[in-house]
Amino acid sequence: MKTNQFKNEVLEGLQSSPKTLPSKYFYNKKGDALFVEIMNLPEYYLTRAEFEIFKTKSEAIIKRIDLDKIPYFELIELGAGDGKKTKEFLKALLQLNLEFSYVPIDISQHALDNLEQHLKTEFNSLKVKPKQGKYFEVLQDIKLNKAPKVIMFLGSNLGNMPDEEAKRFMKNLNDALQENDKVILGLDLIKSEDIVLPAYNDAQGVTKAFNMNLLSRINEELYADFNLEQFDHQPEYSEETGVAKSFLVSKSDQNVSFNGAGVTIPFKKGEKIHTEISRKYNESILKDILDQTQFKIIDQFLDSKSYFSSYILEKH
Ligand code: AVJ
Repeated sequence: MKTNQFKNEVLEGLQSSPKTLPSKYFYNKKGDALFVEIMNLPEYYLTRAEFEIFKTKSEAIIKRIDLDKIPYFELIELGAGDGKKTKEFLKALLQLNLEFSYVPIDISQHALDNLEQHLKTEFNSLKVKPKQGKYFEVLQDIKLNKAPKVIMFLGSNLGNMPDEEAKRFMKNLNDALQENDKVILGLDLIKSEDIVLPAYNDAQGVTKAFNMNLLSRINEELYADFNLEQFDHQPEYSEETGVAKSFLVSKSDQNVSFNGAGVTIPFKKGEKIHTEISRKYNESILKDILDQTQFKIIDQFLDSKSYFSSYILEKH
């Protein structure tokens, strides 16, 4: 990531009203490690629910999209992740002796190298073809071969985008695919506040540390002087809209300066920085997001508590 772009986006966000910071900057080395901790928290149901779907329903998903009836396909995953959920799906595909290549796409070469090594030792017959780069840059290349494609976009990562951005994202994905191609889209579902809020406000304070790490990163990389003691983590969720948001709240009137006071950002006591959106979905919200695409929802697979859905989309 270029420092200049980081700096411009941070200053632009902090000079807006209300203040915002882009959530993509959570994921430095420390942030990646904290997110792994989050996925193991008792309150963070998302990862377990989605894992359960792949653990128990991979074969049903494969048969539902007729993967056992085509001679060859590419399974393309947006984001390499730790591969735990995907491994369950890969295992089921290999057990059925299907011919396919697994193509994880990620911005981080490091994440791809790790994943490839893991998968090669676990499944020696698996064809892994990692591609490094931004999703849509890589999809431009992939578009050139006409093999049938299945895209996996898991973890409710779409939920980090405001709806207008999610619409553009799904439109770009639509344009990179051919008729009959499929998408397995993992989305967290709208449910009551007593389940959603703790997932973003865990008892051990890992999510707080994850949110605050953004300020540490800004201090380290942009020479700012955020006093971490003077900010608090605050999640919000509305079951009506299905939108969860995370904020950092200033505990006092204070100034934060960058580059030894080259720029100063004033904060009022109680003033909030919006750092993240984690949207929850239902079918009508998803349909609206797919409105400008040729994707049809052909099925969905749920965990036993119906917390999470693996939506199956087909391009018509
Ligand atoms: C990886 C974007 C799905 O929004 O639930 C977890 C990130 N943020 N706890 C989410 C996250 C705070 C996560 N996603």
